[in-house]
Amino acid sequence: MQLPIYFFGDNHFSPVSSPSNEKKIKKMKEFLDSIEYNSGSVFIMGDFFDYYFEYKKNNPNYFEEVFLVLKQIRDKGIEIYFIAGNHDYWIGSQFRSLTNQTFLTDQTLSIGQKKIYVTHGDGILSWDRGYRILKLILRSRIFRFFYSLLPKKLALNIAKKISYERKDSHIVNQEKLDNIHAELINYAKSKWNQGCDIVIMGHYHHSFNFIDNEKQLIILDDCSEEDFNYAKYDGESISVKRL
Ligand SMILES: [Mn+2]
Repeated sequence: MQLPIYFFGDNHFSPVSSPSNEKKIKKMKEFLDSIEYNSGSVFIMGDFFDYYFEYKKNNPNYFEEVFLVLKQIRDKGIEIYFIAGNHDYWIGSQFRSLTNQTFLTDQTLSIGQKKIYVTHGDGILSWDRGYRILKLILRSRIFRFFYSLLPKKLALNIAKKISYERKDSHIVNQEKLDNIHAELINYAKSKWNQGCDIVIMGHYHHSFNFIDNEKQLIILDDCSEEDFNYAKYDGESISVKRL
């Protein structure tokens, strides 16, 4: 993996084209233009797509424009890594071929001076027990097989509904936010104790940066139409930035 590594995610690109989606793509291009003269790597932290299901045959062309952007930056020598989020773990060989490497599980990167634990961030909270079971079902081969038999239009409509409902769960009050942070700090501590220096995740759609001695927990915000939140790791330290 080439340094520097740029981490970002939660773009939630939609399979249905809209002015808002176009703006998001434009914002990502702007970001990629700003780094294209450096070599390095882009690490997409999941929920890059709001909904992605890759069929073995006749895969719909929902994300042609985004794919093209990825191809272009890879042609410029930037490496692309991807870790699946809860909205886009049904990736297949077509998407994989656009990346240097695609991961379905959490990763530990040992590059430069720090050890970085990368996770999308879903399914960590103690009260997410029901979701963790759902996650196992949704990710199973058997579910994936039966889902692939649904008419594509129906599949897309189901996904839209689920995705819409899950977004509501990101609206939280301060008390809940404090609870979430306390749990995620504990989670990060368990990784620090295993020798990691930095724990980085997305998923929670807000930015949080916690430093404890030499150890760090970074929660990245989403990448919206106006705001592109990312972290840059140069092999020595990691910094959180916005475009
Ligand atoms: Mn997510």
